[in-house]
Amino acid sequence: MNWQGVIEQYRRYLPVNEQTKVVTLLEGNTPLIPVPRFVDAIGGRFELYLKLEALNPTGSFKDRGMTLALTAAKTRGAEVVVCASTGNTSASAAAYAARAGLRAAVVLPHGKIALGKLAQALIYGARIVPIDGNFDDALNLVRALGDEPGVEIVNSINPFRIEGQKTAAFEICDALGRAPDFHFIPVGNAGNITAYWKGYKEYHAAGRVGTLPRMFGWQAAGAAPIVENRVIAQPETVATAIRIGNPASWQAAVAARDESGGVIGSVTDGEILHAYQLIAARDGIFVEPASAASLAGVIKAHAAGDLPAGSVLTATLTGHGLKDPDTAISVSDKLRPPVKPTLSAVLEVIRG
Ligand code: AN7
Repeated sequence: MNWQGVIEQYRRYLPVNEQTKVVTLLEGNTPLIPVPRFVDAIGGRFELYLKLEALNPTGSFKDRGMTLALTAAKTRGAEVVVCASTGNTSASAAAYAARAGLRAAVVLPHGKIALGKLAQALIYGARIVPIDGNFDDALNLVRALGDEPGVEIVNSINPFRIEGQKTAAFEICDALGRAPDFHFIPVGNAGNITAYWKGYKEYHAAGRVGTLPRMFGWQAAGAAPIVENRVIAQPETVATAIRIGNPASWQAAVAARDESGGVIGSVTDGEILHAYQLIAARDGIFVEPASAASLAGVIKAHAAGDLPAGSVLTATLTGHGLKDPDTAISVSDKLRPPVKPTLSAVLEVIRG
């Protein structure tokens, strides 16, 4: 049967019933792609598979949770959904609200949203509220908005979001026929690492896989509250998606780390941008900087000798590179000035 979205595919593991009218854009079913050239480039002797969440309908993993969150909001008779966002949540909420026939309002840190994400929220018709503050300030405001009548919060403090996002772990196990030994994932507000760990545990409990992965989460060094075990008042990183100083799912992420025998570490902006360019150049995969934190983490864990030969690794690539064209252009060689439209002039540039 054709793919019908994550709710239909994993209905028995999700909080829905026969009467539920599902709001979906047919999210999920994303590729799990091996990247041997990347592994060779870093001298690894493990298998690495990347979960390409960029190939969801709005270009990020957020759609998995948003199908559940908007389905629930619609069922409850909400009129408007609200979220704080570093960009992807707002894009996804706006799209799924449109699909549900509800209004969306998104509270965003002014000047810190990648261009493509802003374009998405606008075109899907969300009411955009830029604030002179960061994501953490925005989330505090949204928490207060949740008390207003007819308003539903669709940040990952909404448990339906986590329920939907756990389906990515199911898909990985289904594709591999087993659980990975290690799962690498970026950590911002810490909802996704929480969701994956829940998904892996539920599949294990259901007898679908015999083992559990060690969860290896990665924060940006300038926005690493869990690593430093303190709230970061002014988080800064090129990976604007994970520019978060006080994650909502902090304790659940720590539990995922500790229960799985894993790690939550940090990677510098330089390490993130190196991995960002390497995965594009070696394997033809364009992700946004926050997603490259997963891969920077693979490089770092490998350098530390933490990844035994023959291990099976998965890493979540959370969002599409096209969302942030400014960063791609700024890290690349400068565009050349135009040349005369002659064969010799063109050949000179190609060979030069
Ligand atoms: C590409 O959109 O928080 O640890 O408001 O967009 O579950 O927060 C985005 C987060 C990783 C971190 N990669 O996931 C938002 C937002 C990308 C992201 C994360 C985000 P969480």
